[in-house]
Amino acid sequence: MTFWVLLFLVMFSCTSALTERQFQVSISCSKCEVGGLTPFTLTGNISGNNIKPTGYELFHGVGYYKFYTEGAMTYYQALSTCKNDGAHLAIINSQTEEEVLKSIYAKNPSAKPWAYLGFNDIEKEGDYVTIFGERLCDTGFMKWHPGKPDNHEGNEDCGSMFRHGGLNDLYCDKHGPWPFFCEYELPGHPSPKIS
Ligand SMILES: [Ca+2]
Ligand SMILES: [Ca+2]
Ligand SMILES: [Ca+2]
Repeated sequence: MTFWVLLFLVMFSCTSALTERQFQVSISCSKCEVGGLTPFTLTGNISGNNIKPTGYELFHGVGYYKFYTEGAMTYYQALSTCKNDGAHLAIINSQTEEEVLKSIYAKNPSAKPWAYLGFNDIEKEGDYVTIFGERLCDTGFMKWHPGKPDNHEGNEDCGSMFRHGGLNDLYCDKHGPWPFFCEYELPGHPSPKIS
């Protein structure tokens, strides 16, 4: 019996993605000669890095994030920017994820102190839901900054976080631009569709 393993790298350009992907391919080949016949068996597996939008930073076990420090004039512009990246306006689902966003914020000290996140109470005052329609209390993280939400000037319906942590309600289309976080889900955690 002859057995050998081939390892090689395949560079593959994917037409639906802007980035080139690198795969590692492991192929096992075996054959044996029986009665003048040579059955041939080829098995293999392929693994590759995940496609992620350009400029997103990976935090293992949490997600990919991009911080738009220059901001957007409105919440809706922030939403569409993330969506155009193939991502979504970030939603904090754990204390760990909040720590990640705070760590990114800390690296950008000149950014304004509030950044949009993917939740709001646009439909009904005080009824906070994510951009996917999930109740904020079901996301796994609903730690408001002390004194928030305050619906300042009766006009704050869009979600945000403080630089040093904690959620805040913020204007959707006033006093901008406001920074914002986009999130790209890890493999196995596909982003829900925005209805
Ligand atoms: Ca998240
Ligand atoms: Ca409000
Ligand atoms: Ca507020």
